[in-house]
Amino acid sequence: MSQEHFDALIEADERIEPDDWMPDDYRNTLVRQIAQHAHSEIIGMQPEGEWITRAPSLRRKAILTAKVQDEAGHGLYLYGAAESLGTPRAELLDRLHAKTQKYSSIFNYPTPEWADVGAIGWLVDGAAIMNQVPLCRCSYGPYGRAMVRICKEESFHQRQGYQIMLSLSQGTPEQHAMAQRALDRWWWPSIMMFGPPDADSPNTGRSMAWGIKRFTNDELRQNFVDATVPQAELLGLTPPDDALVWNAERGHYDFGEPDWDEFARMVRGEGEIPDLRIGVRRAAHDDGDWVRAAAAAYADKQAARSAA
Ligand code: BYC
Repeated sequence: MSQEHFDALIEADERIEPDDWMPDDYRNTLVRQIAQHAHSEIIGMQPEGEWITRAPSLRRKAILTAKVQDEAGHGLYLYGAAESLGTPRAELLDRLHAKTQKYSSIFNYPTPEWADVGAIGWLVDGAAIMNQVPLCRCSYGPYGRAMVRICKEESFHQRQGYQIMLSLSQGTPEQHAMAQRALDRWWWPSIMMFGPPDADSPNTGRSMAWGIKRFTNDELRQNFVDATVPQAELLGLTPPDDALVWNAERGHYDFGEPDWDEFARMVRGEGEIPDLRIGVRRAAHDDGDWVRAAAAAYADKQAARSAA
């Protein structure tokens, strides 16, 4: 196994597997992206999790509980994919807790109203699907395969979010107004979730050449806007962007410029919400100490029994 073999696999659009030789930069980029992705799934449980006890019916509570549990599962598959590159999950969690690794900017926004749960499912899971379907073809086998199941579940999440938005937008005038407020809050953060503009994205070029990313940040952002605007129209809701208009010549929607300074602040984790998110995560981790210790003691006992 050598650089030559690795290059040939990438050239032939074949998969790299954990035991294959790979350049350090390829490995490091994957650990960085997969860890950030895993952390996003785990931290992303919080904004919606806050609504489980307050969801408006038993049915909504059950659906939301299942959705939030799915996100935990996604985190586990992804930590597993990162571990296959030689970085243990415990180490990645330490880096998350120490704020030396990132999670998605999107989870640094609050969820003050029930409609925010609908908007997250519709827009945030919708953006995630747009980004993650191409990742199913990622050149690194374990990441691509994890994405297949994740995308199936995300598509259920997106539909449940859209269904909440549909009931609210067709409900009373107050409910319709609440749905519009949630769209106003989540539209721009979702657009920014795709990452910086291509011109300011240091990793895209190399990740595309390696077959990790299949589309650039701006291409995915455009696809998301094109797919989502007609969905907003069906809801009778208006995205908060005066520059949003169909451009027949391009065959795409034109849209305004996001607030990239706000994006940078969210990525840096400035403000109260990032502290809250990491505080809740650390407390959950500490509370789970005894479970990890008990599981390890049980595994040791079983191993000793089978050795005897
Ligand atoms: N937030 O060169 P770039 C979910 C960073 S969760 C924070 O374009 P890259 C869900 C970027 O890391 C699914 N940081 O980077 C869960 C880099 O900094 P570092 C979340 C961001 O990697 C619960 C720098 O900016 N999805 O669906 O080529 C409930 C330069 O960027 C962000 C994923 O994680 C951001 N938004 O491209 C509901 C998808 N954007 O690392 C839903 C997997 C950029 O060099 N990740 N940065 O210090 C990816 O596809 C890529 O990593 C990105 C960025 C497109 C996000």
